[in-house]
Amino acid sequence: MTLVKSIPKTPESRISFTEYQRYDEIRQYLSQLASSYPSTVTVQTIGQTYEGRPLDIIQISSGGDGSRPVILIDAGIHAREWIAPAAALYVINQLVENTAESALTDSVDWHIIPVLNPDGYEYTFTDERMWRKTRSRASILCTGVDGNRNFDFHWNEVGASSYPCSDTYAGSEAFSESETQALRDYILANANRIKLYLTFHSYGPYLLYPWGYTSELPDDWETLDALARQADAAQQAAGGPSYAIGSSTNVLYAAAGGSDDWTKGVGGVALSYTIELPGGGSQGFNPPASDILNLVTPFFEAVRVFGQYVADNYG
Ligand code: 0X9
Ligand code: ZN
Repeated sequence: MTLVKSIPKTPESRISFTEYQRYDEIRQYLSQLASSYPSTVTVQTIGQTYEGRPLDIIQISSGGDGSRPVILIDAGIHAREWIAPAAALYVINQLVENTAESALTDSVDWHIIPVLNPDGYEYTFTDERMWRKTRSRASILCTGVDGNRNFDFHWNEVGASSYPCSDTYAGSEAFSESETQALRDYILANANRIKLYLTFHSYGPYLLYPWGYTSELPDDWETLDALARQADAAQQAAGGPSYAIGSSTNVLYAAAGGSDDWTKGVGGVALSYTIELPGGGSQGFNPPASDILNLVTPFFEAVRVFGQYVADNYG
């Protein structure tokens, strides 16, 4: 009688960081993690895109009956910023598959949406590499809304456009997009547990905190600033670049309707950041696939600092 070949104790990672992944491959990876690690990984669909794709979130928890503090991460609201979903996948990969990183999940749960705008993301593979927006078609003039101008907090007041053909089109109304609605509903449903929110973009390097709608600073800006500086120092020590740190308006430009501002201003998550990963390639948004690991490995050290902070203060 032949025995079935042994099942590896630690399943090998089924994701590559030497290539950018299509949305289907990303979804497959998440579902493989859910079946390989049923006690720690759950994958849920939190909505559908305009074109009908499922919006997946992976929840990573080592236990605690669903009452531990949550770090919420999303990436890829801007379609062309490919390094952002790649970085989210790397975080998922390390938290789930690298047993040496188990301390990061000891007392904190991680909920990660690796691609918040998969319609746009897929479109950048098939049609137009530099597409930024969603793919909704509300106007006869042009397609797509800037998801990061679509949140209902000082919506369309500054740094956004009412013209459907603009790359910063705020939408016909706040939360016109099913993708931003899905994130809003998820945050509201989990508001009591989410202690920190990170949205991954490119390109920077910038570590930004609210507000993006005004040059005024939130009351707790010193906490936000100090934590960002600590995260930056850690990733610099691992060979990463020096991030510019400050409020979105003061460091980058004024732009209202971003997910970071809404999450803090309405969602009640005090610690809310936009992280612009370093750029690369001919247009900044297109670092070669051979650079993915060089970019995301030091970056993980910044994520570790955020995780440690939440563990120390809420865990
Ligand atoms: O403009 C944006 O949405 C972000 N920069 S990007 O180059 N990735 O498009 C910055 C957003 C900062 N946050 C807010 N303005 N609320
Ligand atoms: Zn962006």
